[in-house]
Amino acid sequence: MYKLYDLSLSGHCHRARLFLDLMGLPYECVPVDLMSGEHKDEDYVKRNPFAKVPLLEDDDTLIRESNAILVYLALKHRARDWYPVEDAKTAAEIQQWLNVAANEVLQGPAKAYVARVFGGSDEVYKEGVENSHKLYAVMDPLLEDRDWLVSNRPTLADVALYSYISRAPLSGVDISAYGNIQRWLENVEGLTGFVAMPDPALDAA
Ligand SMILES: N[C@@H](CCC(=O)N[C@@H](CS)C(=O)NCC(=O)O)C(=O)O
Repeated sequence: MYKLYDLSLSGHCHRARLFLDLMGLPYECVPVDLMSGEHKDEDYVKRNPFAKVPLLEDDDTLIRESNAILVYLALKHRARDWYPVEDAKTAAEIQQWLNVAANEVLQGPAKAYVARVFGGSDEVYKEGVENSHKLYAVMDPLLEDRDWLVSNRPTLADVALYSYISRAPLSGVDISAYGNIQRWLENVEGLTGFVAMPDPALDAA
């Protein structure tokens, strides 16, 4: 069975859990206590020299980086609908969004969420909010008349973008002006197997 080294309130970890759940794949969550520095312990660093979660363990295969975990699972389970690798254009479009998840989402929605939930300076929070609006202003028109980011069905792109963006309201980022993004979030939430990110007020793990 897969082992996912995990922090429940992390959007990067939720990204991996969400896809495992959407795929209906059994896995064991191994909580890593970042507050006590468990991710810097010798044992953990041997598994992931970058000392970050999530990390997926599949017998003796270790996959770090949340987007790489999505790609690994999709390819291993031949989930061509989630990641149609034979179709160069669609696969490249998905890759574009994975890069947006690793860049614009990190600098915007993720930064605002982490500053709000885990504590960050006002300056960092403000930067996260500003960058979120920059991203949403580009993303919202791209979702006009579309249910999904790429093609006409959910793909890895939707999974990679969902977690931190879904936490915008909780992070104090007003998304009421972005109707297409709100509709798209609901589409992801309607998928069979969907699991929401935990509420920080209820789950302090
Ligand atoms: N690019 C990585 C980012 C993962 C990441 O930043 N994880 C955070 C938790 S959300 C972490 O482990 N931080 C520990 C640290 O930076 O010391 C991914 O996509 O998996």
